[in-house]
Amino acid sequence: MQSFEESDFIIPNKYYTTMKISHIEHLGIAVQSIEESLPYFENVLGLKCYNIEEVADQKVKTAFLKCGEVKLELLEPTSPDSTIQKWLDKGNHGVHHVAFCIEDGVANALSECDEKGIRLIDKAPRKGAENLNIAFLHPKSTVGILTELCEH
Ligand code: CMX
Repeated sequence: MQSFEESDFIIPNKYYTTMKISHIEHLGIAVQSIEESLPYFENVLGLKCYNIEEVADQKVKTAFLKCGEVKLELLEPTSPDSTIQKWLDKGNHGVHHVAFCIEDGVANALSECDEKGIRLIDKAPRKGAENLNIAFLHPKSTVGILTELCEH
């Protein structure tokens, strides 16, 4: 008969997840011009833009559309040295990042990611568009997907 040690039942910390993701909050989509891109989303897909705002510290203008529970965030660079402009200049386009809504706090989620060796872009939550608390994880440690954690 097989015997078990007590330690066999201890879950290693790196596999233990406490953060709770409720849903995808938004998909960030990089565009050169919101004005030129909106007609596709509104007139072809039938989505409605309900908010346009500038996030000065990120050097972007954002336009939000609702698609069920998920939002689309169009990101237009407002300066040549915006991260979005640099990304577009490298020939990239389309989905730039995926934002997950965290139920129990971005700060907790960040420390958990840090403990698991995930490279943090933001060491602490900061204010993003729509007054959300946000923080980014580096795509080099998130299977190539620039990941945003956010909470309302
Ligand atoms: N998705 C996947 N990979 C990406 C990426 C993205 N959106 N942006 C950059 N990368 C990759 C690059 O391809 C590059 O990989 P290689 O080294 O293999 O070529 C690597 O990351 C480094 O990229 P880089 O061009 O040298 O760019 P930087 O290091 O200057 O910046 C990043 C990359 C992710 C740290 C920076 O874009 C950042 O801090 N992003 C978070 C903030 C942000 O995106 N703000 C805009 C949105 C604001 C908002 O939503 O409010």
